[in-house]
Amino acid sequence: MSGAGPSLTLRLTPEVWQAIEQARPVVVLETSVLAQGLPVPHNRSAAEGMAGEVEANGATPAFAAVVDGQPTLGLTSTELERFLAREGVVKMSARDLAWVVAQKRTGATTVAATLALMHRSAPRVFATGGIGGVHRNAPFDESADLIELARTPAVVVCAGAKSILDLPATLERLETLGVPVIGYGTEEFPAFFCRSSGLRVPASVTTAEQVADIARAHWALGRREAIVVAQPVPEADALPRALVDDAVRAALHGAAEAGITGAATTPWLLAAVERATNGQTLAANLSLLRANAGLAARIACALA
Ligand code: PSU
Ligand code: MN
Repeated sequence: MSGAGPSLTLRLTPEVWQAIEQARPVVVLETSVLAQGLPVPHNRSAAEGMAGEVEANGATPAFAAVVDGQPTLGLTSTELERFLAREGVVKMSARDLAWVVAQKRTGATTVAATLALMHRSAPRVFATGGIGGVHRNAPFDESADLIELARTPAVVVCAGAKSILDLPATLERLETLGVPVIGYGTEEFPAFFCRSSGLRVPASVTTAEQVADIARAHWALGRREAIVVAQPVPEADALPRALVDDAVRAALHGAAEAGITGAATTPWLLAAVERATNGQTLAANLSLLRANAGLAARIACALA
């Protein structure tokens, strides 16, 4: 294509570079949950908790981001501080990568943008809290997470889709897009803050090796989609469904009244649900992020 320069490569931190060189397991982590999803100072516990769980389970953590226009896998501690302080950090979906890079801005990756960066690097395992999906009530708001899941060969470990979403519609879209959904230790699609949704998943496993077997079979079949591994929030931090349902209903009402739209919707709703539950969703969110990071590391080890 005329005018196109050489393709952009990711900058890797020395730790991540060495792990990839030596074919050791790496787990990619998103940064939007730190810079937009969780409040200060809890975003620091999330960052430390996730990275710590990855290491404790034998893998190297690699935060995905764009730093001053440079797409990166792995952040130095100074860089991580900028994401925790949140100032001037753009929330990037896949489509935002280009302008953030070209304008030398700093951006945090959603699931969609993290997957887009994973296209350009070797690691195949990614841990997050909850994937985006089809929003409730909105005339049309569907997270780009679904589209990138449909075209990125990666294992994505999550606690289901966020409770603020339309879960049946989200599962239907994942089916249409050919994305395998595997319950980890459950036969149901977990509902983020809650362990159960009443919605069944097609396949259920109990070990990281079983996930690795499915991933290898999927890619050996020439499939290009991600595999969603959905693990329920740890029992001790799970919230009752009625509490979350009421809080989500109130949050959706508030968002409509305040005229919240577009990329602001998800962070706004998550903050409103947190207020409505007196912070109980925060403890659940931190707990499931750590648990997902640990499981992702075990899967990365099984695949390595
Ligand atoms: N889970 C959280 N907090 C978050 C997100 C997920 O607990 O902030 C982010 C993820 O990065 C996810 C994004 O990819 O929200 C989805 O946003 P949207 O609906 O605008 O696509
Ligand atoms: Mn949206």
